[in-house]
Amino acid sequence: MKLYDCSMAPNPRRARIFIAEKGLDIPRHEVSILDGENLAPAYLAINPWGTLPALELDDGTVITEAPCIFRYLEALHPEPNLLGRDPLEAARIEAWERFAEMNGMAAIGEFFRNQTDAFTDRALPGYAGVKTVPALVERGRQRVAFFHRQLEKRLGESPYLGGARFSAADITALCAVDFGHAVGLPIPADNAHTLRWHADVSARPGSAN
Ligand SMILES: N[C@@H](CCC(=O)N[C@@H](CS)C(=O)NCC(=O)O)C(=O)O
Repeated sequence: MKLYDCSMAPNPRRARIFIAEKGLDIPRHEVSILDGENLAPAYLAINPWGTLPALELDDGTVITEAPCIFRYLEALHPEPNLLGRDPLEAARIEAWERFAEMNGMAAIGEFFRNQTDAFTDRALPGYAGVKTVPALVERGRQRVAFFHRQLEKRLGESPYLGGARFSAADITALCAVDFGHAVGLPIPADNAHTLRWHADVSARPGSAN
């Protein structure tokens, strides 16, 4: 197996943390998004969607999308369980994982990409030719505020996003929150529950990835 990775990007980090939490050692191949290596023919032959992460199996099959990589690895290595032990827990974890991706990761991406010169012609991940829209910077900021409000509410009722224990939902939310911090949208200072959760999940060895 091989993980196509980009060390500065938040979605590949989801896969790296998941792999570390499982105790797996999967070789990585670095692909530079900033240099546009993910849009060049060599990488598009591996993942035509041009995104990272991607997991290549030994027979050449490629799995794209972080949650699908999670699902595949969890089926091969059920412990420690990160995707839920019963139908209700699995549904809760997936709901928060999807929420963190769509309303966290994508919203922060909207805020960041639409104001960043390097992405003028690359407003969306995986392909070129789409122009940035400056008005989306403010919309992204509002979406991220909504994301932080929802995290704070949930983490006031539950130690982790999926429930009583750490899961894939926390991995995706951590990667989104840290991405937000890096681009100027940190956890609001009053969000005590989120700050408590962030310190907890950041201290896990896998989160150093
Ligand atoms: N939904 C995808 C998102 C992948 C994604 O957007 N990755 C970004 C890096 S964080 C990317 O590949 N960007 C390529 C680009 O900006 O051209 C997943 O779950 O893996």
